[in-house]
Amino acid sequence: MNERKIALITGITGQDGSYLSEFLLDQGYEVHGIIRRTSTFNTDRIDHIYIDPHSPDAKLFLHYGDLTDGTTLRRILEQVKPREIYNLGAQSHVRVSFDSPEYTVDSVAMGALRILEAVRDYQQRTGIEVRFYQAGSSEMFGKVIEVPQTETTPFYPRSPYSCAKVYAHWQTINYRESYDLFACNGILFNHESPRRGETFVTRKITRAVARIVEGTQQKLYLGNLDSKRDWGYAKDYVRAMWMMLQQDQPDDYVVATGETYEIKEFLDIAFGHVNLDWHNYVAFDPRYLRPAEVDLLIGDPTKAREKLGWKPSVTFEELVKLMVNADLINLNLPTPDGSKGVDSTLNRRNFASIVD
Ligand code: NAP
Ligand code: F7E
Repeated sequence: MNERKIALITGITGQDGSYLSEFLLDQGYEVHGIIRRTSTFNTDRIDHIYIDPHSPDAKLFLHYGDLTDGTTLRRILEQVKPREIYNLGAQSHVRVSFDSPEYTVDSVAMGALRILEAVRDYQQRTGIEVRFYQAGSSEMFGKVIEVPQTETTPFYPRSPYSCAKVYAHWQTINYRESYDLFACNGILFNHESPRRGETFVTRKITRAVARIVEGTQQKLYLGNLDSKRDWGYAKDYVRAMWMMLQQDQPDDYVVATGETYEIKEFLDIAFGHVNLDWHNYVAFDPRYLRPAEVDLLIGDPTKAREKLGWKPSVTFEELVKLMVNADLINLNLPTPDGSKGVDSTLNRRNFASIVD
């Protein structure tokens, strides 16, 4: 496979989509991404790798579409003729999924089904193999039945988002078994970075730390501080996605660090990095509580390590500090350890007609 290395990514404008695009371009792929039409620019995370598509050097191409629009997904598939599809698009915020359950399920569950159907027809008609990656989540384990969680731990989803991810997970397996698709589920535990969406708890904290240092924010309002998460670095996790699609056989993999920390421990390191005590700044706001919470997640990445040769490269403490540093740099503030930062590519808009 891969004589023509062409990949199609849904959710290319998201945290993972941006890192995966960089990774695939480095591997020599032609990368195509589906972006949503929005009234303001939504391409900040990929502006730095985009060049004018009229250039002979262009390797990254964008197409308007939406996971709720099956006709367009099919049209893009026919036009791009990818060998690999990474389905990363989603309404990915767990708390928001309680407010907008129908839309969340449409984009997450039905979106995956729409692509699988399109791939099934395309592959049957052309005989060309299209490898498919489904962005599954540790949220599927929800109210955990087993510690740590592995590929065989039963799911117990606790939100509209995670119920939809369980549906997409099983449809991916169903299409693999029914139609012989090379379809893989990654069961990825939380992964973060300086490109993490601003309303997820880690980035909300690191942005607040930088703004408190700057003097433009006084308080940080959070919800439940007792939950525990297995947090890794997003750049490591997109590598695992690609590795799954390079195997001889399709399979499902847990991708995690194998360590778990409380949000309070994230706060300790983030505020401690700039010599502040978070107890003086953090306040409780019940609006950030969820109707049902996931208390503890910790993954067992043994299978990914042994079969894919994957392992994380960044420790929890390094992750927290690199995120705080990047948010300080975004505000033109010095970093406590003199670091110049990583992934501080945001806000460098490339005006080479990224959208038309
Ligand atoms: P993210 O930053 O929220 O990005 C989501 C992407 O999906 C964005 O590009 C977004 O476009 C796009 N999108 C949203 N609704 C869409 C729709 N209806 N049609 C097409 N595209 C749509 O998420 P992420 O952190 O990169 O995560 C990538 C995937 O992995 C998601 O499926 C997420 O659920 C899953 N996941 C994430 C984690 C994690 O810890 N990050 C862990 C496990 C699984 P806009 O930019 O226009 O909003
Ligand atoms: O919440 C608590 C919150 O929104 C983590 C998504 O990428 O990872 C992510 O889902 C914890 C929860 O991530 C606030 O109650 C407290 O216990 O950062 P989060 P998440 O829900 O774990 C999984 C693997 C995905 O698949 C998802 O797509 O932090 N928390 N106070 C808060 N959370 C938020 N967002 N905001 C708060 O103020």
